Amino acid sequence: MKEQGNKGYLTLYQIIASFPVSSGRIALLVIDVQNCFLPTGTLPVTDGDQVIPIINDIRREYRDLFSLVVFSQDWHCVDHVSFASQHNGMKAFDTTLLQYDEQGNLCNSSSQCDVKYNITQALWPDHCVKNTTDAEFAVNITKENSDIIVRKGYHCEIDSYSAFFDNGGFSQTELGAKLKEEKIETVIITGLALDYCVYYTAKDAKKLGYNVYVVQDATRGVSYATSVDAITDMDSRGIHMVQSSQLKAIMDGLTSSGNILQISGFSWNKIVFVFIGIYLYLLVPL
Ligand code: VGL
Ligand code: ZN
Repeated sequence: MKEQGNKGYLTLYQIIASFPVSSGRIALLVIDVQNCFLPTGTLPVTDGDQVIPIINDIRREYRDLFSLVVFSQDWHCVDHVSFASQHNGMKAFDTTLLQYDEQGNLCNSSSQCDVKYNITQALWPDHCVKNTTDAEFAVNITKENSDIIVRKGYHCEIDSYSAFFDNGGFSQTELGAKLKEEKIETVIITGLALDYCVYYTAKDAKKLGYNVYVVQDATRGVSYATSVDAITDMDSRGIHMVQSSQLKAIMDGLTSSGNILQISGFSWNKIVFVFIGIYLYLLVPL
């Protein structure tokens, strides 16, 4: 009888061990690694080019673990509302207030408008204008045919830092649907810039319920102060701020089957697996 008990215990362990206890499928998001944000671009991010080899290494090392690789691309009209050149008396890096009506149309002084939303807009140098070399992806970032490209910021009258939604939340890109379709649960975020598009993409991913990692050494910020604030805020929201050197252990944890101790984060799959394990343990004659 005692022997049978041991056998039963082993069987329970084996049942649980055979379930894929993981945080599901993983997507790598490469945010705005475009000429415009490199040191020679129109909105240069200091050392922005240094993320390229790091992102390429991540990609090579964990190739089989990414179900999806997504490249976002800042893609602006030549007279985009975020450009300081479009605002009289303003210069790059000033901020201004933009007003929108209920439908997300920009209110301008020349016509009557029911203001519903006030959005603070940082003003930038003209950058990433669509169909220019400046807006192209950095030449040495590794890209493959199966990669998804998500363009953002193409509405002339609203900016879009996040790769999911524009800054007013009026419209969304195809990223959300794509991640859903591919049953992604975890997103690993890299790219430019840490304090704007990486930050806003990570926040939206977290709000949408994804398990979110930002690989800090695979990002660079526009400014030091805003980067520090962004990191503090992401941290407080439960976004994992990690280094690329930690990814091996993280990926092992996310993709291993069986080590129940490696459960991190909530997932209905895990709860269901554990209950099935307990159910089988109690009901299957041993
Ligand atoms: C970005 C400022 C303006 C970014 C895009 O990719 O972080 N920053 N447009
Ligand atoms: Zn932009």
